[in-house]
Amino acid sequence: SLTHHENWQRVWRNPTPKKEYDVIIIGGGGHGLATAYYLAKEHGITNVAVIEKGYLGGGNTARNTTIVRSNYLWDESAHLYEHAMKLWEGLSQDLNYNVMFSQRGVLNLGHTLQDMRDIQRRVSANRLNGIDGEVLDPQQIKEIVPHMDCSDNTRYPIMGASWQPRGGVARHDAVAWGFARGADAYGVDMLQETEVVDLVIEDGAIVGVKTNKYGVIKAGRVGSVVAGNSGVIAKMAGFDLPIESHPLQAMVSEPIKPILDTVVMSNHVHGYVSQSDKGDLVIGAGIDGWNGYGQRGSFPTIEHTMQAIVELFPIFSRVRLNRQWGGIVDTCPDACPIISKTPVENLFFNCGWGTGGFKATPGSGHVFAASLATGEMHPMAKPFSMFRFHDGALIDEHGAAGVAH
Ligand code: FAD
Ligand code: PYC
Repeated sequence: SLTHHENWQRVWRNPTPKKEYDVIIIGGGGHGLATAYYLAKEHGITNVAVIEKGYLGGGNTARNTTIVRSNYLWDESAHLYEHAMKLWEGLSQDLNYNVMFSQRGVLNLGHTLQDMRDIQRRVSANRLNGIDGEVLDPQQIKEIVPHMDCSDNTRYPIMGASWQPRGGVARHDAVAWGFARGADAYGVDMLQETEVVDLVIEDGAIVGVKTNKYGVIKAGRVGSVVAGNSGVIAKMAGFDLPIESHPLQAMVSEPIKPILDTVVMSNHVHGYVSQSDKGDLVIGAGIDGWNGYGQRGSFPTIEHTMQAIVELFPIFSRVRLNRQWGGIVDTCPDACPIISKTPVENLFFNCGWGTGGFKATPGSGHVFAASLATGEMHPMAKPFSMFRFHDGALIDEHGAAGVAH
């Protein structure tokens, strides 16, 4: 089917690396690419390389269920995710590339009294932070999602929901491609199929990275943005991170006619679903309980996920699943990211986004770029230092995480 589509123009170059860069970003996922883009655009730093062991955006960026929202509980995270939301709202225009950001609203369902208390608390906190949010009752939910079973005849009847109208979905690949294309236009080098296999550290400061393909490439500063592989890079640097890498899987159905024009998430029966523009139901649920680096998931998780979705939407019971896959999520003990300096001078880490970093992509790149450019953490990044696990200033967002873990 690709006959007659042979001479497509390259959207970014495939450059020969320089010997030295001002900044090297390890990891060409959405966050790494966004960081490179904002380094160039906002700070004029264009002598930058993004080193990616596979293909750009092929990690969790390509594997997630694309849910975007900013309804987090605590001020620190609410500000960060809302910063991202505001960037999402202008991103297609900024990149001149359609990332298909669709603000179709996100429902987080409550099925117990405690769920509803948590929802009420979170929505109130959101509104105090200027973030849109409402608490809906089952009748209001039914008006938004008529096909969902909002009756009392279920195992865990729906008692209400939080509703963030500005939440929604975006086209994940387009986000990676748009940032890559934008960064390339500023002269950033993207080195694909190139793995960082070691770090070059002298007198406590990083001075370069060792790659499997080009040997050592020198750098003034290095940002590690490798999601599930963060522990591996940290080990090269000689310190530990409190991160666990788990498989998280997602699946899509065969395409069906438009039936669901919003995003539904339930932590209690534990599943989430939206419908892509192509018509597939995009579905996910929990992490696999064990640690691992295999980009696939286990069968019990698929079964559990489908139970939850069919419980919410009995009408989907005979829709066939088309594909299933997994990513490796980097979960932190307080369900919040690490955006931080490290014990190694000029080495910065951006990781720990776990099950929920897609929504943060532009915001994460924006604040990380500012931190790499100046050498000082951006004010919004400061609370997310890795050293919070020493001083105890944790920001517990387990309640707002879309995936229980
Ligand atoms: P990645 O996209 O994983 O990029 C990291 C890159 O680093 C990879 O491309 C990898 O190849 C590269 N790399 C690793 N090691 C090296 C090395 N040594 N040298 C060179 N390159 C290296 N978040 C949401 O907000 N909403 C959702 O609906 C959502 N659903 C999800 C569903 C699933 C199934 C999964 C797996 C995740 C989901 N997430 C969701 C989380 C989200 O996908 C991630 O938090 C986010 O995409 C992380 O982006 P990233 O750029 O940091 O990581
Ligand atoms: O963080 O909103 C989220 C999410 C949804 C699915 C996976 N993560």
